[in-house]
Amino acid sequence: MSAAGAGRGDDALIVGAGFAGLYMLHRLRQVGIRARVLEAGDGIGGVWFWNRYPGARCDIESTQYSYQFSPDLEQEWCWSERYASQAEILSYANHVADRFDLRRDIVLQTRIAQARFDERTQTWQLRSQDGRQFSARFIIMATGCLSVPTWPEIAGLSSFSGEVHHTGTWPREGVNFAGKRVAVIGTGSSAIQSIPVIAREARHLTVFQRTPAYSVPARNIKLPPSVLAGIKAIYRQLRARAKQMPTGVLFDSSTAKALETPPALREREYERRWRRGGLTFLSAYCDILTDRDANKTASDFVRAKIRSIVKDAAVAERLSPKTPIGAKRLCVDLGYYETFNRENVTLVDVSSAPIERITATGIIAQGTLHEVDIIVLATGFDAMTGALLRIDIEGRNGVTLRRRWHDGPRTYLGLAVHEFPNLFTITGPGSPSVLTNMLPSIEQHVEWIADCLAALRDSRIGSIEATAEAQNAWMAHVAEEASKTLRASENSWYVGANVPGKPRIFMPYAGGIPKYTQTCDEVAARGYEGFVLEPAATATGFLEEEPA
Ligand code: N01
Repeated sequence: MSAAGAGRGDDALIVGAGFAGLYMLHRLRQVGIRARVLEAGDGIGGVWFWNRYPGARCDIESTQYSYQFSPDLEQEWCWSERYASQAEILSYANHVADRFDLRRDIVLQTRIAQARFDERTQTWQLRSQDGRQFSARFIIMATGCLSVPTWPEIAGLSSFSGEVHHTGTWPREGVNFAGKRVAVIGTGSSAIQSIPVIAREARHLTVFQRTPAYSVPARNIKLPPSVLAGIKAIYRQLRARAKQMPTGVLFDSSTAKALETPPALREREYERRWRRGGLTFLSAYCDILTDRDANKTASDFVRAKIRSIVKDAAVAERLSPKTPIGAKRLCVDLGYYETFNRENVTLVDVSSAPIERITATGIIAQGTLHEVDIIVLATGFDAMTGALLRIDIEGRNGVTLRRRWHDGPRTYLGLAVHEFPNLFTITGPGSPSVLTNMLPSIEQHVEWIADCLAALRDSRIGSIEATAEAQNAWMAHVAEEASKTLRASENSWYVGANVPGKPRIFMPYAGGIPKYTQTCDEVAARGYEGFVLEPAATATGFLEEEPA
């Protein structure tokens, strides 16, 4: 057995070294629980390690998309732009790993393939793809919500003789587009960020669009030192206020209703937000995501913007979404619509007839062969459940997670699963996660889990398992909250519509961070209500014995 495998006693194993796994390790150390992180990649950073495509950056402002657990870290780190690039976020993750001395407990190049709960020892037994074994009483899945790329099922893809790259697994050395004919398949966030950059480098870019997406300008800027200093001076207050927002982002959120606002005033407000840039556009009115007529006022505004930017009226029409704005994740761009005014960019609409096939030299759509040298798949992810289900997870009595989630994910609080004791998910399905700023959502989960494990240790509890009743009640509540938002009725990765055969269920919790956090805190305060706790069988109770 390799030195990186068994051979030390871990109380907990954390799968994934993205922002969730890094902070989980730090927090467990703080409460005196021995843990290690097992990471598939040869570096840390999770999605920010893998998504190196041109133009990749966060669409939440850098000063908000960052850890808040350490006021010192918050003061030391200087974000250079309003929206941080992938490279800057990755260097921040690496800085955090060094600053908190995390690397000595991170095992890289370790893709976990199997996790099995051993009833006899009440431990989880993990096996990596290359056969190494790990064992601990608890496992914490920090595997990410958007970390399993989906490759489209297009005939002939493997016969293409040029380069094919997925935005979610971009080569570390980059891709040289100079002088090349490039195809981008997909028009979601990843495509919308990469298309303007690729278009500037490539000889020709052909974009294959199945469904147009709404995008608002980012208005990214270099952060002036005075602005950053102003934020840092009141960082704690800003963070506290952000936690009161359903999304965990300190947006300029209005409580006014779009339909109760005079049209001229409403247009001015949309224009103000369009000029300001960013996702705050959707916070102009409180009914945009719940009322179709209200939503139409916002989507009409953006469609008019598209018509005003894109010079070719037919192209503008093809780029204009017909669905409610925000039902799919709103995109934020740096010159996306403007890119279609370039001579070297072609938009191919594959909404009525899918791409027919890919040949050695290009892509056939509507009977026309588009010859290209490089294909970029910006085709998205098997969201929320993909990373958990690709591991063969077996709980009590040989029950597998794949079997239990055959009709869609079922969790208690998005944190735990009935029949899978001592397993926790960070930002799992049924938690606010992807509808929010991921960083504060991750921190809330990590802190809850660490407090829970410390409490179990202190009271010599060996196992914790969500009850079926608590899980059923939580899933009913998740569905009830989902029914209030337009997001649940449209096709998107939120409901699994982008993966053929995936059961349709609105996976995240739409009730917002404050309500969710309060529920989690109450569950803990009531002695982990909705969980069954069982005393530890061994004398030491919680900690694994060091192997002889
Ligand atoms: O993926 P997507 P993404 N033929 O699923 C199309 C986060 N993110 O990687 O809509 C043709 O949104 C598909 O078409 P359709 C963010 O949360 C964040 O862009 O299914 N087209 C769609 O246009 C985001 O929402 C940042 O009809 C095909 C596209 O591919 C999430 O990640 C940056 C096809 C996939 O869009 C996912 O974004 C980037 C086919 N066979 C991403 N198959 C930040 O800024 C699929 N498509 C933080």
